[in-house]
Amino acid sequence: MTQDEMKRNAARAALAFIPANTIVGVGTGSTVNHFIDALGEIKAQIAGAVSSSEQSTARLKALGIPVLDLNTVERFSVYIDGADEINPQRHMIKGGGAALTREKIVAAVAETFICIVDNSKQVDVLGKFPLPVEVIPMAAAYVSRELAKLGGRPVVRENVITDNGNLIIDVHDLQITDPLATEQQINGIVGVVTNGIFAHRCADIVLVGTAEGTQTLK
Ligand code: ABF
Repeated sequence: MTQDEMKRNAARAALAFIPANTIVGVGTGSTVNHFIDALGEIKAQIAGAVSSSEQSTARLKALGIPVLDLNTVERFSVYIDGADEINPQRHMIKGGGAALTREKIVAAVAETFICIVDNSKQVDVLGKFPLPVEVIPMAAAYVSRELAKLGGRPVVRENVITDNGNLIIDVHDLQITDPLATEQQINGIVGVVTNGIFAHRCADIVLVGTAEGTQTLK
């Protein structure tokens, strides 16, 4: 089975966690694209979606799924999103698709975060995947110097502007042994909008696509 088939199986397994007539939070990425396609098949049974990126919004709308403004939604039941890395504590690195800030906002409003991944995303310690950090453009050099003090190698992602008009710095060579502390520490640097560690708001349920089938981890 290919990685993409494993992603698709994990994405389709998420349908079982969607209550009838609910608003569904939708993340970003190739795994989520499979989920959006599956959601299109049951669109008559949901009340609409809130989206974490312009890319997912366009895909949802193309399938005829109404996309609601998050400011009009007080709470919703499930948020479905992928990850770049996930550890056994269900802490994640996200943001490879540059949508981390909106993803973190939508996740904060959801009751349950369901992470859909193939098994290549599972790690013991986060940090092999370069950590994305969204920054206000005028702060990029300052934030890079501060990130280097943490032991990482910051590289501004070329030709990328986020949906919020900001830059992404990818921090290479960080061993994130205390994700809760590192998430807070990096968010404390002036000029950082948010960073891609999702530890304070980790996944509640993980659906992992493997060659032997999709595993559910809680
Ligand atoms: C989003 O998509 C991101 O937070 C993460 O960077 C990425 C995962 O991508 P894919 O599903 O394409 O592997 O969820």
